[in-house]
Amino acid sequence: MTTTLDVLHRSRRTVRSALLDALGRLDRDIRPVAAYHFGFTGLHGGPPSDEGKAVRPGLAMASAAAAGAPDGAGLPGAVAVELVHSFSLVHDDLMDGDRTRRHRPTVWSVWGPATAILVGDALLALAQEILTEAGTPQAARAGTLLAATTRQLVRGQMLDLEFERRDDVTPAECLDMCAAKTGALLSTSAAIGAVLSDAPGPVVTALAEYGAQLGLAYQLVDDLLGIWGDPATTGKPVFSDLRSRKKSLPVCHAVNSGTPAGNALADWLADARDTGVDGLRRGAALVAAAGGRDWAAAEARRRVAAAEQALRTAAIPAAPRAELIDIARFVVDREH
Ligand code: GRG
Repeated sequence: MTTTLDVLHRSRRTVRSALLDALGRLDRDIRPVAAYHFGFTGLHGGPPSDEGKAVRPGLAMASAAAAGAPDGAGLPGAVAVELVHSFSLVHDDLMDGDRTRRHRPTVWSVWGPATAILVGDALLALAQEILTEAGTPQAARAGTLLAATTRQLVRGQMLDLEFERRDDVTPAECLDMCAAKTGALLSTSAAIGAVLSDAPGPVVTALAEYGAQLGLAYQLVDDLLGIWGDPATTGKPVFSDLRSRKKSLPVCHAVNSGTPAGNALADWLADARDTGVDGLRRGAALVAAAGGRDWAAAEARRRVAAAEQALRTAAIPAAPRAELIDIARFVVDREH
């Protein structure tokens, strides 16, 4: 299922053809797998399907507009951030053993782990190629920013995997992991159009902070959907994050709440055998009873307010500012 938010639809149309051109550079054996991951084709060249929400390219395009630049200025950034996002999804699905994404079989589950690793690597390399080939100082700055962001993604992923094995993860550690895993790329997406447009420092800083706050809101909502989302809409199995004992933000908050339900949740999480639907329902009820669900929903709204506040700290024209605010509100209201 795809979004109906106007600004994302418009940028998706522009970015889609640039992405297709970019994928055209991939080698013969890699290209069809990448096109499948993007939803541009179905399995074995079948019809296209869900292409994802395209939030990151939408942010990159709005970022160039926020710097007063034309669409073309943000386009390489928009393509590059979606390529990096896709690299992370292809590799993440392999690491987590997830067989479904966007209601379709994942790359590794169709073509195997080696192909998933290579396709992800090719997408990451392509992102740098597209971003830096203009050869301008702005393109070089954007390339460095995206490379540093990728390192943050990797750091966040390492922590996420480590936390699955630990039972003493603090809320601060969990927030740091989410800032790296999700916040870093959203922050860069929101800033990269402005960087490519040679915008003044305060505008880039305001956009990066907007994106970082939005990223935390994004992850908070993602974590809520990972427990209480409708599988028919999210494309993930019911209670998927509880099944894997993920230390998501609502879970981490609940376990550290000092409430009887929080303590019972800690015991429940330690009991790896309880993965039937009734057990998972009990785990979800404990997260809610310990305040994790309400806290995460309220914290997502606070982060969106902080994102909007960041936009007020720099001179950003009214129209792109309104689009960025629309994207932020879409993030907290989304159902997938
Ligand atoms: C470096 C391998 C590696 C991973 C980095 C980004 C990441 C960590 C893993 C991807 C899985 C995940 C749940 C990440 C959190 C960020 C997030 C909410 C991703 C899903 O993004 P959406 O909802 O996806 O924008 P669509 O399908 O709309 O593109």
